Amino acid sequence: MKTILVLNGPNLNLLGRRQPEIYGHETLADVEAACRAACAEGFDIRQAQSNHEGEIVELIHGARDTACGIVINAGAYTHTSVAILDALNAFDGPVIEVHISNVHRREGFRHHSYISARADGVIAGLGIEGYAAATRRICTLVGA
Ligand code: DHK
Repeated sequence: MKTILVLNGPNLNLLGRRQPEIYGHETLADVEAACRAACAEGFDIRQAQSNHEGEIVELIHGARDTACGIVINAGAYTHTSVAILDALNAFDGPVIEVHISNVHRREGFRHHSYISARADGVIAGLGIEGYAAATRRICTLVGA
């Protein structure tokens, strides 16, 4: 069984309760279920969430030996974290960057992403469906 790491950053533990007009009413449990349903045969997901930059770096390091790909929504660290970019650069498999909201329709500081320099694909504005699409794409890229 190949494992895809679905990694969520700060404040996403509040998904479903935090600014639902922007992020929707679904929760991280719904994200996990959607990603699991999107997996091709032979793949499974492991979901993780942290509000701490260093812990996200450690989770990516751990994925080097345990995951075939990473779906990442780094939350606000998307726009600030060279450390997370460097950690992703040390990961060999495909990386898909997800944003629930359309960050390009929001404040200017959300328009730049450090992670996009590493990501094999970027999804924004599809709500939690973006995570499922990202999971499917990783299954395609990794193959049987
Ligand atoms: C989530 C966040 O927490 C924000 O900091 C990003 C992203 C956008 C999202 O759309 O999923 O700017």
